[in-house]
Amino acid sequence: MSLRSSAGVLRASLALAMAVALAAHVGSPDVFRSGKAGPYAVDVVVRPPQVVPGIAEILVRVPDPRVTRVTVRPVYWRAGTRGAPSADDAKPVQGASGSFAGRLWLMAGGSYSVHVAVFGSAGTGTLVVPVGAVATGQLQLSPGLRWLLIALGTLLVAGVITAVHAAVGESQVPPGEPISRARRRRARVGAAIATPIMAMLVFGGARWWDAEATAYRRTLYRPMRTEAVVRDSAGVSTLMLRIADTNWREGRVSPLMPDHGKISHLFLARIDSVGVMAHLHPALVDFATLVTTLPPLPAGRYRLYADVVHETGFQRTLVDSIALAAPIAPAGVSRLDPDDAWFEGPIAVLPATRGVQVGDVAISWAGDPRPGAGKPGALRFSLRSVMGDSVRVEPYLGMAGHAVVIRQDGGVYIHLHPGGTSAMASEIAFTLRDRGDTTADGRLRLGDGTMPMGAEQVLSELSFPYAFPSAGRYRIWVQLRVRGRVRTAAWDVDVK
Ligand SMILES: [Cu+2]
Repeated sequence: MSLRSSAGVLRASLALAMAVALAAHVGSPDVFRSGKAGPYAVDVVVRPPQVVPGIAEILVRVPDPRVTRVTVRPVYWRAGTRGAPSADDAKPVQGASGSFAGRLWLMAGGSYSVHVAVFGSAGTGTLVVPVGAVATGQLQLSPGLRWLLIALGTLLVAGVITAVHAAVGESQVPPGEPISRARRRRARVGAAIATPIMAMLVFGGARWWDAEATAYRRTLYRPMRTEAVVRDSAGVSTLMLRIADTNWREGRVSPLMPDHGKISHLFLARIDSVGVMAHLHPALVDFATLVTTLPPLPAGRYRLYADVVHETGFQRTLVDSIALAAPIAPAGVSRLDPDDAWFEGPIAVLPATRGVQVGDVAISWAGDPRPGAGKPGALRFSLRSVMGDSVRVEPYLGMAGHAVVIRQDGGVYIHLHPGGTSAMASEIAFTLRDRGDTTADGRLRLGDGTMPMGAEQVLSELSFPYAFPSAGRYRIWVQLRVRGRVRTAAWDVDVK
């Protein structure tokens, strides 16, 4: 065991803190998925491990009384179902009917899908839940264990030297006889030789341990290095997000595939308390550069989050920030993607203000206005038309609604849909993969017709399964399309 210097420990814990703050889907590693497994409505929460290999916890809620058994099975992207371990039973949770808990060994870093199979009198169904296994942390020794190991190690080293001393010294002399001077000297020489050998072993062990720890830290998930530049020409502002990371540039990540017809879903949110947000869809102009025209946004500093999906089903968020000079000319509007939307307006502050009027649609915060961190549940919003009845919601990017959650310090960012945290493209990739549809190199291309674009629904509520990962002040943006227009509402909430 290495006796780490305090600087080393500090460095390691800094690396840990950073990694946790910047993990995939920034700072919010749990996976939420609500959907159907055959005839059964299922809510799944997966808590990926902080270290890989490691154990993910999975909680499955199926309130249907016809359900008799639930199994869970992790499928690694590269291995497919044929190379996956067999399914394990999720155990019924005592005192919570309809809840089943299980554990999943995730052996390698990368893209997984968890197959949740539900059995019951109405038949059998499976829900595929994409999970990205990334090492986000390094487990630290507790101080008690550290000192115990140091004490045991010292005892062991001292014991070995004493044993050598005895072996060449008094143990060679029959009991009762005096120990000669020469033998005493030989014992001392033996111990003197054993001491540097032990020191070298301890030193070598420490070097080996540090090398292993360094190798592991290299596998820790970090966001890709990016460079964001804004250019103005002829009254049109263009944002270029270049992925400068060596891993990306040298082709060590799999290519991107579109999610709902867009290669990236990019969010800009003003950093100060002003309510400005844009949801844009840049184009990939070369393998590492995303480009989009900017809508007329006010000057200021913005956080930038760009969601992308790899062909392996791995979801990634690129993180950056940009400063916009005052104010961007509206000339670029005609060049925007028809699905681009931006918002500038008041933010409702909870718990005082729940309801927001967006044109002819009233959207209200329907969940706990004083939510707590860590409790799996849902962000719920009620919808009312001017007549006081339900609202005809058109699909926006294939979904009934989108929610974006950002903690004020930028350390948490997540993009949610009524189905949960996973990108549709990611799930479809896994389903196709299991049909044997991918080519030998694991590459997959989703055609335009592959993705369901959703249908109009009459809704009185929108619900997004989620749990806030930590306490703090959050801003929650909700978007839905009604009568051809994207409606945006926003709330600020303190999470305890
Ligand atoms: Cu969305």
